Amino acid sequence: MLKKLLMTGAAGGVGRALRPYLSRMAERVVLSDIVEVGELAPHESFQACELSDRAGVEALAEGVDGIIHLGGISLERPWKQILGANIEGAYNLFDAARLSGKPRIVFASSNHVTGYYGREMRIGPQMPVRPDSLYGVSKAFGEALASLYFDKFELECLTVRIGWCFPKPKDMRTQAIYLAVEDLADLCERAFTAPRLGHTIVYGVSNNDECWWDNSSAAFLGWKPKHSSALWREEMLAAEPDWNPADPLVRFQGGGFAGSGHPDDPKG
Ligand code: NAI
Ligand code: 15L
Repeated sequence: MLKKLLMTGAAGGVGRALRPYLSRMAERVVLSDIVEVGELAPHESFQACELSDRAGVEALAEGVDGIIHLGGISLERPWKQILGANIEGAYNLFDAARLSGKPRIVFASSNHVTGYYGREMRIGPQMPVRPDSLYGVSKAFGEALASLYFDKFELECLTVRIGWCFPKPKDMRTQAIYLAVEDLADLCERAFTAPRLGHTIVYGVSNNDECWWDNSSAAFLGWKPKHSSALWREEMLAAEPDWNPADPLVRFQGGGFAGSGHPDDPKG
Protein backbone atom coordinates (compact mmCIF):
# COMPACT_ATOMS: atom_id res chain seq x y z
CA MET A 1 0.00 0.00 0.00
CA LEU A 2 1.35 3.41 -0.97
CA LYS A 3 1.42 6.14 1.67
CA LYS A 4 0.73 9.08 -0.63
CA LEU A 5 -0.32 8.77 -4.26
CA LEU A 6 -0.45 11.73 -6.62
CA MET A 7 -2.82 11.72 -9.60
CA THR A 8 -2.57 14.54 -12.14
CA GLY A 9 -5.38 15.25 -14.60
CA ALA A 10 -7.80 14.28 -11.82
CA ALA A 11 -10.66 16.41 -13.19
CA GLY A 12 -10.58 14.70 -16.60
CA GLY A 13 -12.67 11.76 -17.80
CA VAL A 14 -10.18 9.04 -16.88
CA GLY A 15 -9.21 10.76 -13.62
CA ARG A 16 -12.81 10.97 -12.45
CA ALA A 17 -13.48 7.33 -13.37
CA LEU A 18 -10.28 6.04 -11.74
CA ARG A 19 -10.64 8.02 -8.53
CA PRO A 20 -12.90 5.55 -6.67
CA TYR A 21 -10.29 2.79 -7.14
CA LEU A 22 -7.37 4.71 -5.66
CA SER A 23 -8.20 4.08 -2.01
CA ARG A 24 -7.22 0.42 -2.47
CA MET A 25 -3.75 1.52 -3.66
CA ALA A 26 -2.86 4.30 -1.22
CA GLU A 27 -3.58 5.64 2.26
CA ARG A 28 -3.68 9.23 1.03
CA VAL A 29 -4.42 10.54 -2.46
CA VAL A 30 -3.43 13.96 -3.77
CA LEU A 31 -5.59 14.98 -6.74
CA SER A 32 -4.25 17.65 -9.04
CA ASP A 33 -5.53 19.55 -12.06
CA ILE A 34 -5.96 23.11 -13.30
CA VAL A 35 -9.68 22.83 -12.63
CA GLU A 36 -11.49 21.83 -9.44
CA VAL A 37 -12.31 18.17 -8.78
CA GLY A 38 -15.39 18.61 -6.58
CA GLU A 39 -16.08 17.23 -3.13
CA LEU A 40 -13.24 15.32 -1.49
CA ALA A 41 -13.34 12.03 0.45
CA PRO A 42 -11.47 11.92 3.81
CA HIS A 43 -8.38 10.26 2.24
CA GLU A 44 -8.23 12.81 -0.62
CA SER A 45 -6.76 16.31 -0.94
CA PHE A 46 -6.59 18.69 -3.89
CA GLN A 47 -3.62 20.71 -5.11
CA ALA A 48 -4.14 22.90 -8.19
CA CYS A 49 -1.14 22.90 -10.50
CA GLU A 50 -0.35 23.99 -14.03
CA LEU A 51 2.02 21.32 -15.35
CA SER A 52 4.25 23.79 -17.19
CA ASP A 53 4.95 25.54 -13.87
CA ARG A 54 8.16 23.91 -12.68
CA ALA A 55 8.01 25.13 -9.08
CA GLY A 56 4.38 24.07 -8.80
CA VAL A 57 5.15 20.56 -10.06
CA GLU A 58 8.08 20.24 -7.65
CA ALA A 59 5.75 21.10 -4.76
CA LEU A 60 3.25 18.55 -6.07
CA ALA A 61 5.75 15.69 -6.19
CA GLU A 62 7.12 16.33 -2.70
CA GLY A 63 6.71 13.35 -0.37
CA VAL A 64 4.69 11.14 -2.73
CA ASP A 65 5.58 7.47 -3.22
CA GLY A 66 3.54 6.88 -6.38
CA ILE A 67 2.26 8.99 -9.28
CA ILE A 68 -0.43 8.43 -11.90
CA HIS A 69 0.23 11.06 -14.54
CA LEU A 70 -2.92 11.70 -16.58
CA GLY A 71 -2.73 15.48 -16.85
CA GLY A 72 -2.22 17.31 -20.13
CA ILE A 73 -3.72 17.82 -23.56
CA SER A 74 -5.52 14.63 -24.54
CA LEU A 75 -6.27 15.32 -28.23
CA GLU A 76 -4.65 16.92 -31.28
CA ARG A 77 -4.41 20.64 -30.47
CA PRO A 78 -2.27 23.63 -31.56
CA TRP A 79 1.44 23.08 -30.97
CA LYS A 80 1.80 25.74 -28.27
CA GLN A 81 -0.76 23.98 -26.08
CA ILE A 82 0.91 20.62 -26.56
CA LEU A 83 4.34 22.10 -25.90
CA GLY A 84 3.34 23.54 -22.53
CA ALA A 85 1.16 20.79 -21.12
CA ASN A 86 2.65 17.62 -22.62
CA ILE A 87 6.30 18.39 -23.37
CA GLU A 88 7.25 20.82 -20.59
CA GLY A 89 4.66 19.24 -18.33
CA ALA A 90 6.04 15.71 -18.75
CA TYR A 91 9.60 16.94 -18.26
CA ASN A 92 8.66 18.81 -15.08
CA LEU A 93 6.85 15.78 -13.72
CA PHE A 94 9.64 13.26 -14.36
CA ASP A 95 12.36 15.59 -13.14
CA ALA A 96 10.45 16.61 -10.02
CA ALA A 97 9.96 12.90 -9.28
CA ARG A 98 13.70 12.31 -9.70
CA LEU A 99 14.41 15.00 -7.11
CA SER A 100 11.83 13.78 -4.62
CA GLY A 101 12.72 10.15 -3.90
CA LYS A 102 11.89 8.60 -7.31
CA PRO A 103 8.32 7.40 -6.78
CA ARG A 104 7.06 4.95 -9.40
CA ILE A 105 5.13 6.62 -12.17
CA VAL A 106 2.24 5.35 -14.27
CA PHE A 107 2.41 7.53 -17.37
CA ALA A 108 -0.74 7.86 -19.50
CA SER A 109 0.60 7.59 -23.01
CA SER A 110 -1.63 6.95 -26.00
CA ASN A 111 -2.25 4.55 -28.86
CA HIS A 112 -1.51 7.58 -31.08
CA VAL A 113 2.21 6.96 -30.51
CA THR A 114 1.76 4.14 -33.04
CA GLY A 115 -1.34 5.41 -34.83
CA TYR A 116 0.05 5.13 -38.36
CA TYR A 117 0.28 1.34 -38.21
CA GLY A 118 -2.44 -0.41 -40.18
CA ARG A 119 -5.36 -2.06 -38.46
CA GLU A 120 -4.61 -5.44 -40.01
CA MET A 121 -1.33 -5.54 -38.06
CA ARG A 122 -0.58 -6.79 -34.57
CA ILE A 123 2.11 -4.65 -33.00
CA GLY A 124 3.94 -4.54 -29.69
CA PRO A 125 6.01 -2.02 -27.73
CA GLN A 126 9.20 -3.20 -29.49
CA MET A 127 8.03 -1.77 -32.82
CA PRO A 128 9.29 1.73 -33.71
CA VAL A 129 6.92 4.54 -32.84
CA ARG A 130 4.80 5.86 -35.70
CA PRO A 131 2.89 8.84 -34.29
CA ASP A 132 -0.17 10.06 -36.14
CA SER A 133 -0.32 13.60 -34.70
CA LEU A 134 1.66 16.22 -32.78
CA TYR A 135 -0.23 14.90 -29.78
CA GLY A 136 1.16 11.41 -30.52
CA VAL A 137 4.64 12.91 -30.84
CA SER A 138 4.28 14.55 -27.42
CA LYS A 139 3.37 11.17 -25.89
CA ALA A 140 6.40 9.60 -27.61
CA PHE A 141 8.48 12.33 -25.95
CA GLY A 142 7.03 11.37 -22.57
CA GLU A 143 7.86 7.72 -23.26
CA ALA A 144 11.44 8.65 -24.18
CA LEU A 145 11.74 10.59 -20.91
CA ALA A 146 10.47 7.55 -19.01
CA SER A 147 13.11 5.41 -20.72
CA LEU A 148 15.92 7.89 -19.98
CA TYR A 149 14.87 8.42 -16.39
CA PHE A 150 14.91 4.69 -15.74
CA ASP A 151 18.20 3.94 -17.51
CA LYS A 152 20.04 6.91 -16.02
CA PHE A 153 18.32 7.48 -12.66
CA GLU A 154 16.47 4.18 -11.96
CA LEU A 155 13.12 5.92 -11.74
CA GLU A 156 10.67 3.12 -12.54
CA CYS A 157 7.72 3.78 -14.80
CA LEU A 158 4.82 1.96 -16.41
CA THR A 159 3.94 3.62 -19.68
CA VAL A 160 0.36 2.79 -20.63
CA ARG A 161 -0.54 3.41 -24.26
CA ILE A 162 -4.22 3.84 -23.57
CA GLY A 163 -6.67 2.83 -26.29
CA TRP A 164 -10.19 4.12 -25.61
CA CYS A 165 -10.98 4.56 -21.91
CA PHE A 166 -14.58 5.74 -21.90
CA PRO A 167 -17.74 4.02 -20.64
CA LYS A 168 -18.42 2.37 -24.02
CA PRO A 169 -17.02 2.27 -27.59
CA LYS A 170 -18.40 4.65 -30.21
CA ASP A 171 -17.49 2.73 -33.40
CA MET A 172 -15.61 -0.35 -34.63
CA ARG A 173 -12.22 1.26 -34.07
CA THR A 174 -12.84 2.11 -30.45
CA GLN A 175 -14.43 -1.29 -29.92
CA ALA A 176 -11.03 -2.83 -30.78
CA ILE A 177 -9.14 -0.53 -28.41
CA TYR A 178 -11.66 -0.26 -25.56
CA LEU A 179 -10.19 -0.17 -22.06
CA ALA A 180 -12.53 -0.59 -19.09
CA VAL A 181 -11.56 1.66 -16.21
CA GLU A 182 -11.54 -1.27 -13.79
CA ASP A 183 -8.91 -2.96 -15.96
CA LEU A 184 -6.87 0.27 -15.90
CA ALA A 185 -7.16 0.39 -12.10
CA ASP A 186 -5.93 -3.22 -11.87
CA LEU A 187 -3.01 -2.32 -14.12
CA CYS A 188 -2.04 0.69 -11.98
CA GLU A 189 -2.18 -1.50 -8.88
CA ARG A 190 0.14 -4.02 -10.57
CA ALA A 191 2.55 -1.21 -11.41
CA PHE A 192 2.79 -0.15 -7.78
CA THR A 193 3.02 -3.65 -6.29
CA ALA A 194 5.30 -5.48 -8.77
CA PRO A 195 8.64 -6.34 -7.16
CA ARG A 196 10.41 -4.79 -10.13
CA LEU A 197 8.97 -2.58 -12.84
CA GLY A 198 11.87 -1.03 -14.74
CA HIS A 199 10.53 0.95 -17.66
CA THR A 200 7.74 -1.11 -19.12
CA ILE A 201 5.41 -0.19 -21.95
CA VAL A 202 2.00 -1.77 -22.19
CA TYR A 203 -1.01 -1.10 -24.40
CA GLY A 204 -3.96 -0.15 -22.23
CA VAL A 205 -6.65 -2.36 -23.72
CA SER A 206 -9.24 -4.75 -22.30
CA ASN A 207 -9.70 -8.36 -23.34
CA ASN A 208 -11.47 -7.47 -26.61
CA ASP A 209 -12.15 -9.87 -29.51
CA GLU A 210 -10.57 -7.64 -32.15
CA CYS A 211 -7.05 -6.89 -31.02
CA TRP A 212 -4.14 -5.05 -32.66
CA TRP A 213 -1.69 -5.14 -29.79
CA ASP A 214 0.62 -7.69 -28.24
CA ASN A 215 1.25 -7.13 -24.53
CA SER A 216 3.25 -10.32 -23.97
CA SER A 217 6.41 -8.38 -23.04
CA ALA A 218 4.57 -7.06 -19.97
CA ALA A 219 3.31 -10.53 -18.93
CA PHE A 220 5.55 -10.43 -15.86
CA LEU A 221 3.12 -7.92 -14.35
CA GLY A 222 0.43 -10.62 -14.21
CA TRP A 223 -2.19 -8.17 -15.48
CA LYS A 224 -5.25 -9.95 -16.88
CA PRO A 225 -7.91 -7.54 -18.12
CA LYS A 226 -11.34 -8.87 -17.15
CA HIS A 227 -13.57 -6.79 -19.39
CA SER A 228 -14.34 -6.97 -23.12
CA SER A 229 -16.09 -4.79 -25.67
CA ALA A 230 -17.74 -7.87 -27.25
CA LEU A 231 -21.21 -6.97 -25.92
CA TRP A 232 -21.27 -3.84 -28.13
CA ARG A 233 -20.00 -5.50 -31.34
CA GLU A 234 -23.32 -5.85 -33.16
CA GLU A 235 -24.32 -2.30 -32.26
CA MET A 236 -20.99 -0.92 -33.52
CA LEU A 237 -21.10 -2.95 -36.75
CA ALA A 238 -24.60 -1.71 -37.50
CA ALA A 239 -23.48 1.88 -36.98
CA GLU A 240 -20.86 1.60 -39.75
CA PRO A 241 -22.50 -0.06 -42.74
CA ASP A 242 -20.42 1.56 -45.52
CA TRP A 243 -16.76 0.67 -45.13
CA ASN A 244 -14.21 2.35 -47.38
CA PRO A 245 -10.98 0.41 -46.71
CA ALA A 246 -8.89 3.27 -48.16
CA ASP A 247 -10.29 5.81 -45.72
CA PRO A 248 -7.68 6.74 -43.04
CA LEU A 249 -10.43 6.27 -40.48
CA VAL A 250 -10.60 2.61 -41.46
CA ARG A 251 -7.02 2.04 -42.57
CA PHE A 252 -4.95 3.25 -39.64
CA GLN A 253 -5.01 2.32 -35.98
CA GLY A 254 -5.12 6.01 -35.09
CA GLY A 255 -8.29 6.58 -37.14
CA GLY A 256 -9.25 10.26 -37.39
CA PHE A 257 -5.97 11.41 -35.82
CA ALA A 258 -4.14 9.88 -38.80
CA GLY A 259 -6.57 11.49 -41.22
CA SER A 260 -6.37 15.01 -39.81
CA GLY A 261 -4.13 17.84 -41.04
CA HIS A 262 -1.81 20.18 -39.11
CA PRO A 263 -3.62 21.67 -36.10
CA ASP A 264 -2.11 25.12 -36.65
CA ASP A 265 -3.29 25.43 -40.27
CA PRO A 266 -6.26 27.71 -40.80
CA LYS A 267 -9.35 25.58 -41.29
CA GLY A 268 -10.51 25.66 -44.94
P1 NAI B 1 -9.08 14.76 -20.32
O1 NAI B 1 -8.77 15.77 -21.34
O2 NAI B 1 -10.51 14.48 -19.98
O3 NAI B 1 -8.32 15.10 -18.96
C1 NAI B 1 -7.04 15.69 -18.93
C2 NAI B 1 -6.96 16.58 -17.73
O4 NAI B 1 -5.68 17.25 -17.75
C3 NAI B 1 -8.04 17.68 -17.71
O5 NAI B 1 -8.79 17.62 -16.51
C4 NAI B 1 -7.27 18.98 -17.83
O6 NAI B 1 -7.81 20.05 -17.06
C5 NAI B 1 -5.88 18.58 -17.34
N1 NAI B 1 -4.86 19.44 -17.95
C6 NAI B 1 -4.78 19.84 -19.25
N2 NAI B 1 -3.76 20.67 -19.43
C7 NAI B 1 -3.15 20.82 -18.20
C8 NAI B 1 -2.04 21.57 -17.76
N3 NAI B 1 -1.34 22.36 -18.59
N4 NAI B 1 -1.71 21.50 -16.45
C9 NAI B 1 -2.44 20.70 -15.59
N5 NAI B 1 -3.50 19.97 -15.97
C10 NAI B 1 -3.87 20.03 -17.28
O7 NAI B 1 -8.35 13.41 -20.77
P2 NAI B 1 -8.68 11.92 -20.35
O8 NAI B 1 -9.54 11.31 -21.40
O9 NAI B 1 -9.11 11.90 -18.94
O10 NAI B 1 -7.23 11.24 -20.48
C11 NAI B 1 -6.33 11.22 -19.41
C12 NAI B 1 -4.94 10.93 -19.95
O11 NAI B 1 -4.94 9.69 -20.64
C13 NAI B 1 -4.44 11.99 -20.92
O12 NAI B 1 -3.05 12.17 -20.71
C14 NAI B 1 -4.66 11.35 -22.28
O13 NAI B 1 -3.72 11.82 -23.22
C15 NAI B 1 -4.48 9.88 -21.97
N6 NAI B 1 -5.27 9.05 -22.87
C16 NAI B 1 -6.63 8.95 -22.69
C17 NAI B 1 -7.37 8.14 -23.53
C18 NAI B 1 -8.84 7.92 -23.32
O14 NAI B 1 -9.39 7.03 -23.96
N7 NAI B 1 -9.52 8.68 -22.47
C19 NAI B 1 -6.74 7.42 -24.66
C20 NAI B 1 -5.31 7.61 -24.73
C21 NAI B 1 -4.62 8.39 -23.86
C1 15L C 1 -6.58 9.47 -27.14
O1 15L C 1 -5.38 9.51 -26.98
C2 15L C 1 -7.49 10.49 -26.55
O2 15L C 1 -6.99 11.00 -25.33
C3 15L C 1 -8.90 9.99 -26.37
O3 15L C 1 -9.76 11.11 -26.09
C4 15L C 1 -9.39 9.29 -27.64
O4 15L C 1 -9.46 10.21 -28.70
C5 15L C 1 -8.45 8.15 -27.99
O5 15L C 1 -7.09 8.56 -27.99
C6 15L C 1 -8.69 7.54 -29.36
O6 15L C 1 -7.79 6.87 -29.85
O7 15L C 1 -9.77 7.68 -29.92
